[in-house]
Amino acid sequence: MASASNADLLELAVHIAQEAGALARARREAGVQVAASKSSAEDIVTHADRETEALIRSMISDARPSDGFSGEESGADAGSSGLTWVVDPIDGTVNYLYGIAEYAVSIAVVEGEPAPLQWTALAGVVFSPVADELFTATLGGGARLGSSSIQVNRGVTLDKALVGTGFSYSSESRARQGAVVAGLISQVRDIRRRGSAALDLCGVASGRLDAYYERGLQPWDHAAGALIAREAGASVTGLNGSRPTAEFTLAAEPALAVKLEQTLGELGV
Ligand code: LIP
Repeated sequence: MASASNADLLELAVHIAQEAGALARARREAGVQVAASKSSAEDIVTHADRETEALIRSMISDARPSDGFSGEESGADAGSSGLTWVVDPIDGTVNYLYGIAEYAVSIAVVEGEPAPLQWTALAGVVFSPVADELFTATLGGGARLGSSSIQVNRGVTLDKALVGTGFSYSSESRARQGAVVAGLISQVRDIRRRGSAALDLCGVASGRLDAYYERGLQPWDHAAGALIAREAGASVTGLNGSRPTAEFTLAAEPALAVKLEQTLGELGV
């Protein structure tokens, strides 16, 4: 298969994300049923999550049969091209179930080992079907919302920072995460809990949030959003400057990221 430029990969990812977003939205309007629960009773998957991922997977394999795939609902398949598509068909599934508009299709194309500690993200798209907002980025190509370039907020001090975060599907972890937020909330402007890591990372990239952090994210939750935030000028890391993993993910302009991580460390994040 001919090697594709990052722009070509992005163009295909955008087309697939928009098709998938339209399907997810149509299913939402028709009514959504829970298909099963996963890591806990709160961690649900709907029939639409599965159907949307199946559409994405078939469109990718039609267009690029030798690429690998790694999806939240249907698992992974190694390819032979060295590229892997990392997919969350509906990020913000609980919002989706409740009819809250904050959900998105997240698709990233990565090179190398399909694992966050090794991969290089080449192209990423986060599509919010209800808001009809398309966040995109390519490696070294900058980040966009629609056709407009986006940039992180700069020069924000911690006490004036609007900080996004999220909570685990495990009630024990949520109790710990709640305690950290209780200690943080008086030290920042305010906290936002949007319910979609992909949209939170795009919130940092577009200046709708000054910072975002969360423990417990899966690779498909942050694969595309992390590239978009980085290309908008954010540092997106795990603990102590490492790569973002399930252990911890933090995104903000570099100076604020250092200050926030330090404060979260003191709060026992
Ligand atoms: C969600 C994340 C969110 C987190 C939720 C959940 P899902 O992903 O995007 O940041 O707080 O607990 O993990 O399950 O909707 O794909």
